[in-house]
Amino acid sequence: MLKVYAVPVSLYCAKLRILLRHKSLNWDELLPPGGYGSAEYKMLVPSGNLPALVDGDVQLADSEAIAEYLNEKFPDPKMLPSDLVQRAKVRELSRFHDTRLEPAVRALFAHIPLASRDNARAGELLAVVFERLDQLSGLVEGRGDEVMLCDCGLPVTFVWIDELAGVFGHHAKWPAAVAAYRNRVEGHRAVSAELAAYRPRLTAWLAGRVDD
Ligand SMILES: N[C@@H](CCC(=O)N[C@@H](CS)C(=O)NCC(=O)O)C(=O)O
Repeated sequence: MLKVYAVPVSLYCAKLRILLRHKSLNWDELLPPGGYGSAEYKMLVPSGNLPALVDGDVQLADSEAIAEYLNEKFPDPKMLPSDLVQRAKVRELSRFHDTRLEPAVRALFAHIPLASRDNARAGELLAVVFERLDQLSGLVEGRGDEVMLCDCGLPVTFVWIDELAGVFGHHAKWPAAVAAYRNRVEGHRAVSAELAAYRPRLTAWLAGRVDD
């Protein structure tokens, strides 16, 4: 059985669960012993981050490395196109999520607790997130209807954007192409099932963090 180190509210762990669900794989989900970043966990996963996968003798961290590995090991349903250019486009979108959109969202985390919040700065950081969504418009136009590797992280980050915009008293600005893409991707069983479990967990976690 695949073993996954994860915490319930982690964005990248939810990203991995969408892939696991889409491929109808079974997995055991464990909290990192000692917490992520702990010396105890680093004995098992040197980078200390989440999610991490253990498959027999194979141990891997980084959601995208894990996704590529599982997609090769369990090729049905395939989550990378056969066409060279389309495959590159799926990877481009995954990289955009992991290196451009999600880090812009993460920059807001420090402003969640009221005690450390700077509303003006949070507004500026939200504007960067909305700029990233505008950039995303050009990347998701023409995306097909099948769930590919790039379609696992984005729907989770969209939930974060809605929730965080609410925390800071704003409404997220969804460009039409991104809203249409989001609607399509949320129509898939693996995505909707994960988000149904994930969204209330995130809402509760954020409510607890505001007063930290
Ligand atoms: N690019 C990484 C990002 C993973 C990541 O940032 N994970 C967070 C939890 S959502 C984490 O482990 N943070 C603690 C750390 O990086 O030490 C991936 O795709 O797995």
